[in-house]
Amino acid sequence: MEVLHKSVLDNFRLDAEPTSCERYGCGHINETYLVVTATGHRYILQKINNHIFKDVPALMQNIASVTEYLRKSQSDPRRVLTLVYTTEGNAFLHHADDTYWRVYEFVEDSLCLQAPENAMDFYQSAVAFGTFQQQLKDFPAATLHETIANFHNTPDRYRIFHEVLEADVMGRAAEVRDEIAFVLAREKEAGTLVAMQKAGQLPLRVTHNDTKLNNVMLDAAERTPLCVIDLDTVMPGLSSYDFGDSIRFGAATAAEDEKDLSKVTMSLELFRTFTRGFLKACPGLTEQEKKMLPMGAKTMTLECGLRFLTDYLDGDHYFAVHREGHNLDRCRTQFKLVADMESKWEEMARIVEEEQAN
Ligand code: ADP
Ligand code: GN1
Ligand code: MG
Repeated sequence: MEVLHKSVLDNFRLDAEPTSCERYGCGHINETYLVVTATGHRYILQKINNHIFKDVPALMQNIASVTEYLRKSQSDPRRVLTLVYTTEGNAFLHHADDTYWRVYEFVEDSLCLQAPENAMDFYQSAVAFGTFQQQLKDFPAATLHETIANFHNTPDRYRIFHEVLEADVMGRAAEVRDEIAFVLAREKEAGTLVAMQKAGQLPLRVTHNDTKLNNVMLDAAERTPLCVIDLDTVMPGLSSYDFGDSIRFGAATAAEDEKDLSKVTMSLELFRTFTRGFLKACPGLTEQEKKMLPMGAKTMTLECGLRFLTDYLDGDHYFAVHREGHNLDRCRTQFKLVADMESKWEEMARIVEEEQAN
């Protein structure tokens, strides 16, 4: 175990001496480690990305208050993400080298999937995220900090894209003309949800905002939801963001960074499956919210592709990359998905109508 990790872990209330600490998981944002102690107890240690999350105390206050709130209606500890506090009673450690760390109980006997193995897994993730939103419907949203300003403000993402494109610091713009044209052609429509929210046509809710399948823990035996993890972006948002980001990631027929675009489509069957679970778990959605679910899927996918493209042009500072052109590969899968959704638009709308009637 690295000396740094040992010195960090010494500050947390673990059940015994840590014996190993290894990199873990497939997140793009935080550095995640699996820690095992002398008794075999497992924890998740995370170095919080404080370049992206500028106000770590505010972020951790959000997570502490949301998890405490959820725990009130839950007796099974595996059903809520559980923070392990420092010996001083804090939810995180600000280490001497100016890094920020937190520890969670490892959710045992669970599955965290990169892709659904069958439609039922995806249905259960819909139930997990729908339930999460439903459980937080009376949470005092005004007490939450905005951990990343304008996180799903798609027009603002375009504003940043234009700035980065103009600067073209890596000289990469010339090789991505097609991708640039793709986003520019959709700029106007991409502002639809934000405009509707501003006009009072869509309500602000407490949402997760990063509803990838690998942010849900399923019970390994039952394959039913245990809890939702990665609460860094829990903030007021739109229901269609949570719905849409799940479709973007989980209804895709290939990985987010697949190079062979012929493998990348949006499965209508999985779209229907997720819609069914989400509507069931989150029954309070307004008519207008339900109608805008397909737009949520398209907007979140386009926005995510735009963010990957922006990061590629900017020199890959935001998302963790593991190979040359990684962000560009990711951007291309997202745009392929958007194009596929456009070709399936009427069917997506029909599926939402049919599923709400059921
Ligand atoms: P990131 O923001 O980088 O995506 P996450 O909080 O999602 O970080 O963690 C990355 C991965 O670590 C998750 O996808 C999951 O596989 C694993 N993980 C995180 N927290 C836990 C936990 N409490 N129990 C088990 N696995 C976890
Ligand atoms: C990041 O943290 P992670 O890996 O679950 C990102 C999401 C993107 C996603 C794309 C805080 O999610 O917004 O949709 O990558 N999270 C943040 O895979 O930016
Ligand atoms: Mg994650």
